[in-house]
Amino acid sequence: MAERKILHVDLDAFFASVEQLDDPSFKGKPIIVGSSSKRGVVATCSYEARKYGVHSAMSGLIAKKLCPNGIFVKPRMDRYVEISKEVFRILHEVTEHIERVSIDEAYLDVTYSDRSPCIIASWINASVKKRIGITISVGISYNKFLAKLASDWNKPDGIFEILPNDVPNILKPLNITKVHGLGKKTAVRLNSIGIFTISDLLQCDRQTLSYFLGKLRSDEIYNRIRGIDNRPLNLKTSRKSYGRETTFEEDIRSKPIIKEVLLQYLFELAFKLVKTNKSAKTVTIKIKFEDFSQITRSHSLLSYTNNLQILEEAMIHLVDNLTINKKIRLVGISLSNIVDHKNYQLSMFD
Ligand code: TTP
Ligand code: MG
Repeated sequence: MAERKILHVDLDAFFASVEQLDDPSFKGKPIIVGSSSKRGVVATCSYEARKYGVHSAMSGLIAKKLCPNGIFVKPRMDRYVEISKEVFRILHEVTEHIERVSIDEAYLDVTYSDRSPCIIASWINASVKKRIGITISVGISYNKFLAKLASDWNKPDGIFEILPNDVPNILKPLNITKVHGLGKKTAVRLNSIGIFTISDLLQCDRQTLSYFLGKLRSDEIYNRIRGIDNRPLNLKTSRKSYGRETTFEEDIRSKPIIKEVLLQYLFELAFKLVKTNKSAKTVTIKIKFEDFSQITRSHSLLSYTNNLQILEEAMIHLVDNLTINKKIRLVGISLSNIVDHKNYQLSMFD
């Protein structure tokens, strides 16, 4: 099997960065998202506030003491979700092999891309900056553990690659709390027997590790600190839609031609649904005109399906309702609202 090429992306000071984006007077200032009240908690803060020792999950009161000039802002979850979606849209332009970890964090498998992982990382970083206006850090390596470590290396706005030969030197001096999967309590127990760094942990035999971590976890950690992590990407939660699109060279305005192209794509997408044992409920078509204006039209079916004929009827209905008076540059179609076919059948019988 070819060595994998995994990227880990994580937005910088995410909620605080969005606040600085929406209110330019916040730029360069210590922004603390959360409340400074007695029971308030810090969700996150800008890097300007981190210099004072403020961090996520800290009491707002303490944050206020550490950073008296800090500007406290209430979280606006809807807005963060909106920006997160825009970021994931950019990521989906790179690959469909995405594991969404959280609102601001994801793994991408770019093993089979024709661009190098470094080029892709730079492209993601630049695109998020240019199209959205916030910064994202990207880590590159050959497994999830190392890619995540790498994205944290040059934060904020950093790109870092961990190559196989660098692994021992990079890992050894690190604090054991950096080992993904090794909890805080376990770290304290290991500290009590003099284990602080990964270098210390590398001296432990499997039996000792098993005593502290349990059999299952200890095998995983034993490998991880040696740079081995075969965990696959968990694609389930991220596969929100299946889509295809194409750009035209010549002037296309004819609805029959659009239908023909989209039907071809729909055929592929329906096949993909069947192959992955899934069903979809929403059909969306996208049209981009020569002046780069864009429209999308969606139709939600009454129930989930992977039946080509039903999906085709929805697509035809959408195309028939379009008004086309400009040259078309691009047409696309996607299926969303995707569920496991099996689960759906079960719920039907329920
Ligand atoms: P993180 O990625 O952990 O933090 P961050 O993006 O603010 O900072 P950075 O990645 O540059 O270190 O979390 C993403 C968002 O999730 C964060 O902006 C706010 C929210 N969050 C909380 O609400 N509470 C928490 O305890 C943490 C850790 C994050
Ligand atoms: Mg982040």
